Amino acid sequence: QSDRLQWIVLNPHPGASEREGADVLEGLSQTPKTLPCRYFYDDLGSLLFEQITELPEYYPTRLEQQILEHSAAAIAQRTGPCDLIELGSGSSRKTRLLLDAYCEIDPHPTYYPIDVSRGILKQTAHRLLTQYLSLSVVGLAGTYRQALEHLPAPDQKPRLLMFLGSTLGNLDTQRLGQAPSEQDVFFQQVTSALNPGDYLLLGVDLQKPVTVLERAYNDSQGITAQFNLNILRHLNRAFAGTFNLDQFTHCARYNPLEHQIEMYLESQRQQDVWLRTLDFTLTLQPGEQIRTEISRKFEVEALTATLLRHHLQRVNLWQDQQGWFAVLLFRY
Ligand code: AVJ
Repeated sequence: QSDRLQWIVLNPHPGASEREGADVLEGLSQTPKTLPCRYFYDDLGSLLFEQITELPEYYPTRLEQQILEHSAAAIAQRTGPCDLIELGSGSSRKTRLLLDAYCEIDPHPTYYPIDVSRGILKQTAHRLLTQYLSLSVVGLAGTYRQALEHLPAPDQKPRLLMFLGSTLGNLDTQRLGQAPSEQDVFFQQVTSALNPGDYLLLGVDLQKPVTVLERAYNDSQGITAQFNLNILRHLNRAFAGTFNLDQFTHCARYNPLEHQIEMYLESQRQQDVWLRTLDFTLTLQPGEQIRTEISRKFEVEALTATLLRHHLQRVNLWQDQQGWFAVLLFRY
């Protein structure tokens, strides 16, 4: 196995977590206060997210899986053999459908999973190697930005960059003055990492009735609430923080003007929280909400136009029957 496995750790230097904390401080000094949603995904957070994907109310993972069951072979046929790169690979469960399809058309495919959670990355890589005997795996531990800046040099094959699960929806499209939006910065990073002829495969959640959306983020077993609260546990560990999880409650609601689910943690009382290694004290009022995530719900033609502005041309589109979720293939 070991000759088929390679690791690239993109964040090895000591002190890195201090610099990383800059985004936490920036978010907490905004009004309303926000936190970067990648802090959900420590090892426990990745596990809780896996549980979310199994919830009856959380439809996106199942629909994307269904769509990929129907489309994976067509995607592989369309692109031919590719280097398979995945942003936010997690358990790579849906990716297996694509790996199956690419193993059919390519005797030696290579899969590059990228994740901030090193635990799940390792576990996933080892599992894949035992199940796919012709596959090589190069795991990249780090953020999307770090990974996109350090993609391995292209070989003869084009790349297929996979960004599934509607994680695109976590990126803000709001601009602050002249500054480009998070989503624009992301697409700029993507296109500067790609070469002409490379592909982007995007899975996105679409607009639908509010009741369906709100149920998906307020599940009856309270797993989403645990997932949301776990961001505080992660911050406590990363920055020697004093968040008391019992003093916060989970809220998720749809913002129809922005077409997005917004998740918050609501402070149950007036409290001070100390993040020691960031040398920062956070003061919260009773009922004050910290926004921990946005999850935008897309409209296919508007999204296609956005990507075209970044020189990504839509090659193909697959949807479920209700039009609740879409998988789109773009060529750069
Ligand atoms: C993995 C970011 C797409 O926004 O639906 C699930 C994360 N948050 N339940 C989403 C999430 C709450 C999920 N993404």
